[in-house]
Amino acid sequence: MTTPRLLSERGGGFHRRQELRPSGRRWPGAPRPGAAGRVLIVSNRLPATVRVEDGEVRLVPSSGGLATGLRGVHERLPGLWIGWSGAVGTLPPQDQRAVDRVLAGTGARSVPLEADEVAAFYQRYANGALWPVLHGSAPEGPEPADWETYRAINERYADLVAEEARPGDRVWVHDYHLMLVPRLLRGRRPDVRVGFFLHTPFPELAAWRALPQADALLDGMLGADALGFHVAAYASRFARAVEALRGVPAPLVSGAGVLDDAGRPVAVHATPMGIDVDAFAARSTDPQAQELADGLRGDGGPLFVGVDRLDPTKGIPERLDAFGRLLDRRPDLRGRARLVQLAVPSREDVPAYRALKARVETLVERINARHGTADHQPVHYVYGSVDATGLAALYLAADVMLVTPLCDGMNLVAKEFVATRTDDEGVLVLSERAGAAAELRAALQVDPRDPEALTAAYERALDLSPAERRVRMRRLRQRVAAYDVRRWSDDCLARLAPPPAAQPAR
Ligand code: ADQ
Repeated sequence: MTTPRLLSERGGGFHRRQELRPSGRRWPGAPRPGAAGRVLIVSNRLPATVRVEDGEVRLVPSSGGLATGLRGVHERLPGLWIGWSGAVGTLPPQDQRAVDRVLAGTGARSVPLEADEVAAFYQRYANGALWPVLHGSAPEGPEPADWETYRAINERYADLVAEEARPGDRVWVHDYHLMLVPRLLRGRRPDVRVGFFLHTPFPELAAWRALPQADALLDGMLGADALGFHVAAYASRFARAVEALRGVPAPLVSGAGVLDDAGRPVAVHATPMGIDVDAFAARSTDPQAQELADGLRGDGGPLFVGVDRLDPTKGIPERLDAFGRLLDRRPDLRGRARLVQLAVPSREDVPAYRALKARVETLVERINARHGTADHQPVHYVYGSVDATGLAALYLAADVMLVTPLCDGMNLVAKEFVATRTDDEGVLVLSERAGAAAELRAALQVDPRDPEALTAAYERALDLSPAERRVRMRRLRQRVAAYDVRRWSDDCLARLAPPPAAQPAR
């Protein structure tokens, strides 16, 4: 077995937007190009994590789709990014001043969080309770005290944004950690436009309403002027939840948006997040990435690749299990086929994530014990992350890329893989339960909850003719290139252009 060098090196078109059809009412969030003013991005985490060592402030770039995607917007447009820096607790005053100075230099302002607040707001409520519900699971807990902390931290974010915002600014709030911020901000600063984008799915009504605070969260989101989702299904489920909350008849929510309890229209749009297509395409010709990819490919047996945060929604055990069954079924692949699974450590303080880690490790050991030999290990599992070059190498080396989440808002890994394959090679096996499936129709789509179907999809990926492989990959690349992260952010922000009557004086 070739040991992939990069893996031990560091630790560390949708062509047009889908939307609910306009019904004649003028919805304030309808796109109007040319809006000026600043953009305030608000997210749980800042794009960089702060470390203070011996009085020196270091900024480490945050990974993940949200941070990477929004970084470009932040660099391009005047404004500010407000979020948590990752530093816990109170720093000595001189360190705090140094941190604030460094952050201000990057156009960022941090929201302070204490360790017990991180545990209650981030770990227990947002990730322990809300995240599973948004992905269709029953809520675990949550404790009333954790909800109170969630609410208090949302107030803190809203206070800080209200302090920073200038009349006419556009405020763009992100994700499930901050669902109450739009309403809280509207109360404090009715003179700014507020957008909210949910990066997760929005679940079916029954799953949503099982969360004790469902109505309060919905009301929080409805404080926005425009609410964005990745795909139309999430937007319509959201509209149905509003309908159930308000008890209003369907026609009220079947237009381009919904009404808040004061009858104020809130635009609801489905705008699928894209990636920086040019950056991924450029890396495909990077000699260092190509050399690393050659090393990964090894002796020529088929290489399967998975790249995910280690999260219960990503379907990693199911993916491994199907790979084990493929080897059971196909003796010709034994000693040849390999799966490299890269799992980024994630939410290690949440019990479900620790349990998942143990389960994945056991499965890997079992498959390797059953099918491994002295010189061939079928599964190479890496718990860590790689840099951009290492990621490109993995995408370039993959004969079959496995993106098989059980439920996923979008999934940018699928798009990154496609954008990197400028050679038109490689096959994408994609879960039909990822938001990306709405766009990436030319992938081999599968329901990852069906073990038999998953194994069959792996076999089919190996059996595709070279001509079909190329046609599929070319179509996928065209699709991903047609709607990149820049168009996504432009479209979302255009919905926050001030209505003509309320143009701010400059
Ligand atoms: P995530 O659940 O974090 O995002 P995803 O969209 O796949 O999922 O983005 C993950 C990002 O992390 C990708 O940019 C990927 O390259 C990177 N990454 C993953 N594993 C890595 C590794 N081992 N080393 C280095 N980098 C790695 C949430 C939602 C998604 C939605 C995004 C954006 O859950 O559904 O697509 O937000 O809206």
